[in-house]
Parts: sequence; C-alpha cells; structure tokens
Amino acid sequence: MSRITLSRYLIEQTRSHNTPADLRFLIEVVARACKAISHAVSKGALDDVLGSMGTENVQGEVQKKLDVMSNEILLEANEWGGHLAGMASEEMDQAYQIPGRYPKGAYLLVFDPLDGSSNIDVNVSVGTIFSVLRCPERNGATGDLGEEAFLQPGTEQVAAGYAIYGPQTMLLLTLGNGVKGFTLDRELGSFVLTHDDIKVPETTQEFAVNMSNQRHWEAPVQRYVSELLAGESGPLEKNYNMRWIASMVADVHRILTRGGVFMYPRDGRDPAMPGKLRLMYEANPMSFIIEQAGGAATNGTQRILDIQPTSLHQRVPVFLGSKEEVERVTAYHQE
Ligand code: AHM
Ligand code: MG
Repeated sequence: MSRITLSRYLIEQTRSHNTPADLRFLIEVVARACKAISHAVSKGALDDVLGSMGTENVQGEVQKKLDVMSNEILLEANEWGGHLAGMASEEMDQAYQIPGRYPKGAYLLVFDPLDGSSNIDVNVSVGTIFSVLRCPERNGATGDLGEEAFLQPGTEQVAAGYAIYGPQTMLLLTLGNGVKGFTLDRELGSFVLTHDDIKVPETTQEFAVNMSNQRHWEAPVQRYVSELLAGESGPLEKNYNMRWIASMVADVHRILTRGGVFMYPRDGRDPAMPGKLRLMYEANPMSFIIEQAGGAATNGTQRILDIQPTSLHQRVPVFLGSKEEVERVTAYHQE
C-alpha cells in the first residue's frame, strides 16, 4: 500500500473538509521547521548546541541555546510565505511582526519552540508545540500587530499540533476533525501517516504530576492525588502508576498513546503564577488535541478551550487526558 505523507493528507483534507490552501501551506512550513529543529536537537554536543545562552526569556527562565535556535528556525521558516499576519512565542516578550518586505496572510501562529527545556541537555525527549488562529479583521489598520489580536479562546484555534523529538520524530496534528500522527522518515525527509485517528482511552490507571510540588497544591488536588496513591484499598479501588517526564510533549504523547491523566495544578507559592504552563502555546494546543482525541482538559473549574486569554504569556493550571479522571478531579474542585 502506498504511504500517506503529510502533504498528501493535507491535500486530501482540502478535498474532503475544504481546508484552505494557505492553511495547508502553513502546516507544511511548520512541519519543515520541525524537521530542521529535530536535526539540530539530534546533533547535541557534536554541533555544540547543548547548554545555556546566558540570557533569560520574558518568563525569567534561562534560555538554552536550542530554545533560541528553535525559535529562530520557526520565525525564519514562516515569515516570508505570505500565510501569516504575525507570530508569538514563549521565547519572545511581544508579538513578532512580519517584516514589511513580505506579504501578510490570514493566520496567526503561536508556539513553544522547544518544550521541555530542562531535558535538552540530558538527552530526553523534547518537542515543539504550536497553535494556529485566524487574525481578526484589522479594518485597514497598517501599524504593528498588537497582542490583542492573539487573545482568542482556544475554541478559535483552526489547527494545533506538536512535534516530539524522541527515539522517533513525530508530528501530531489536528485540524479540528480528529488527531493524526505522522512519523518522520529521515531517509525520505517526509512525515508519513502512521497513527490514524488517535483516541485517548476513557479510563486509565496512570497519572503524571510533579509530586515535589505536593505541599503547595490546593485541597481538591491534594484529595485527588491522595486517592490515586491510596490504590486498591482507597476510594478509587484501583492501583495507579505514575510517570513524569517533565516534557509536556512527551507526557501528553504517552497519554494519547495509552491513556492517563496529566496535571500541572495551581500552586500556592506565587499568586501571580497560577500554575506553570502557558495558556496560548502549551495548554490550548494540547487541550485541542486531547479533546479531538476524545479526552478532556480543564483548569480545575473550567474547560481550558473556553478561557478568554488576558495576556500572551498567561499561565493556567492544567488537568488533561482520560475523560473519567479529568472529570473526577474537576468535580472535586466544585465540591
Ligand atoms: P518549558 O516550556 O520552559 O520547557 O516549561 C514547560 C515544561 C513542560 O514541558 C513540563 O510539563 C513542565 O515544564 C515540567 O515542569 P517541572 O520542571 O516542574 O517538572
Ligand atoms: Mg513549554
């Protein structure tokens, strides 16, 4: 049987679901950038790409060389094609303006260029997360594109995906009709459809959370996790296993493959930081993918995709994965 490449999948989407040609092009460009990032990541110490830049991003996090390189790869790949009105990234304080010498397009691209920064230097899976929105009407305005254009709830995403740079490089993608998984064939240089119609199992016996933060969590999360830990003799009457990779892409990828619940709860240390993960380029794209795969995603009290963003780098608590567990921990927040 002939293999379905990402390009063929996208062309077939245009035929069956009217996916616009410029969106198709956008996804292809992002995928090409992910191949370049995958290549850079795989070189590691050979190309002297490990370690820090000695700079901090807007969130006060130390930037790794590969964080900065990945950001540049995505910007350069996407700025000239005429498909975007602007970009925003974890690694940039403000929205990135498409240089005046290039045409502007209908879409906005938001990304975390290299998620799982703490794993870069230790040869553990990292990834790229991206979200695509439509640029609101600018009514003839010609000045810089402001942050407001990006502040749309996750329900407005027209596409979302992530690339995971692990033992295989894979691209997981949703255009709003299910989730497809493509594996990079390095010899051919193309992403090949290998995982059709991915579904998160509804029930699970696996959870992912950074347990070292336990003492800072709120009561509903304390209760839920203590019930998970109580196992068969506790109220949930089953034993759970725990995994924490500390790369959201890798934890989410495991959940898409074999189920589970992922949590990065609010914690009491800094009221200005309600959780660690960022809404626009981590929680929203991952929640879109998880919902499209039949799972659920909330911030404890609200569906993540319904949250009206108030700033580009806003953080939110995240509970996502198998429906039954996400519903349980969400219900505990309501009691
Ligand atoms: P990053 O985008 O700077 O890499 O931070 C996000 C990462 C997620 O991938 C992961 O789930 C989380 O931070 C891990 O946090 P912790 O260091 O508390 O384990
Ligand atoms: Mg990240």
